[in-house]
Amino acid sequence: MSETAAKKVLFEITEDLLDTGLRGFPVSTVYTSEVDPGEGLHYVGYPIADLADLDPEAAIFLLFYKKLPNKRELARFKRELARRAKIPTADRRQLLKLISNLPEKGHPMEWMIAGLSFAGMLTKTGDYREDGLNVVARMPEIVAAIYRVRSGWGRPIASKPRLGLMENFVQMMGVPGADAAKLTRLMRVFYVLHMDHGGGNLSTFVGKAVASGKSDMYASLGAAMAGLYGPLHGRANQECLEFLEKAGTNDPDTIEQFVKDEFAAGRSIFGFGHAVLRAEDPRAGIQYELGKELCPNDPLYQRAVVMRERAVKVLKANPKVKNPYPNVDAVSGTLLRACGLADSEYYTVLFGLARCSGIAAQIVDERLVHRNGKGVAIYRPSDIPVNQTHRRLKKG
Ligand code: AMX
Repeated sequence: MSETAAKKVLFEITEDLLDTGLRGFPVSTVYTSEVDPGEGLHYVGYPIADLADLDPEAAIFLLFYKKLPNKRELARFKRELARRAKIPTADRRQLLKLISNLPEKGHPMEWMIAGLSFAGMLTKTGDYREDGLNVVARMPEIVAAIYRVRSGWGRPIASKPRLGLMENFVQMMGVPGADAAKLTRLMRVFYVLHMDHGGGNLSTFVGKAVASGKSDMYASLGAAMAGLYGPLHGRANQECLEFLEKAGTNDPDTIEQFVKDEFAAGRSIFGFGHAVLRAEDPRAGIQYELGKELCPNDPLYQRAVVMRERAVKVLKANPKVKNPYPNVDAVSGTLLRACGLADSEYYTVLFGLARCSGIAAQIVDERLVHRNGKGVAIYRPSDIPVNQTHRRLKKG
């Protein structure tokens, strides 16, 4: 970069931007994805609607290598992920034992953070790319084990990675009473939709910040998942389903009144609004459509459809809300429940399972690609001291 280009002013910070959670501050460059305020999410330039039905492995390839794989590359990459999914036997045994001993009252996300930490202690190589791809390949087994053990469904089921990432995940979950074909269809789309969302969202930002101090991939992803755990971020999909249940009816006018009352009471209208988007999230639209295919008669899905119309109406009437439209979480929980995953406490773990791949790809870029391979420097934004006039302790 020329010296003139390096000194080009990119943006201005005004006082009113302080303490707004870094909104509008471009903190990094990113190669994997973009959130366009009007058009929504793109992965490496492709709109998410074009990618929703791809093999999840193809989307992972895209985020890691910045191009869609051809048939041969995809087949080779699937074989590579299947090979990476195999955790060495002794480590696997110990990992599952550790997971089996976690406290039942811990949230599934707390289990996931612990699972990542255990997996790191047992299997990390210290190479960001190796560890990143290994985590992507192994997370389905870790998450399936968390689900089975914590839900009391029985012992973890052996992994068959050659089935494919989400096919194997559904097989390892062994969800009692679920239609495996429907759940697989849903999980394949759910995974692709949730993989990445630009570089500035809380969990991704945190993961990359931690990695910038040269913490390893597993620790960085663990920190990222702690960010995702928050109810305003990843846990919104759990809260959203509970919010729909709380509405208690499918009658449009009663739902509208319910939303008005919740908003007036200062509570969140879950599944609506966004920090960057200024239109309906295309990922919401894709899932409303998928619901028509998978569970059109499910009463909770139908309630989510009514909410789509009435919550927007109520939020639009409140000018402080910058985006009154559905976000990715508005309907995802109803689809998961209709396909057999009834317990909303686990939904953020499913989000995290997918999001680890995007964050891992971004960490690989920041550590190994940016600044001609030197990597992004350790994160150190500045701050402005307030009410801290310099003074001294009086002696004597
Ligand atoms: N319900 C209630 N209040 C809302 C709201 C909503 N859905 N969306 C925005 N607001 C409020 C904000 O709290 C803020 O109020 P304040 O000025 O009194 O603090 C005001 O409207 C302006 O907010 P904004 O600039 O439009 O949004 P934001 O960037 O501050 O917040 C978000 C974005 C997502 C946290 C917010 O829309 C929200 O709380 N939505 C409900 C929770 C949710 O669905 N989260 C999922 C987001 C997607 C994800 O990360 N998984």
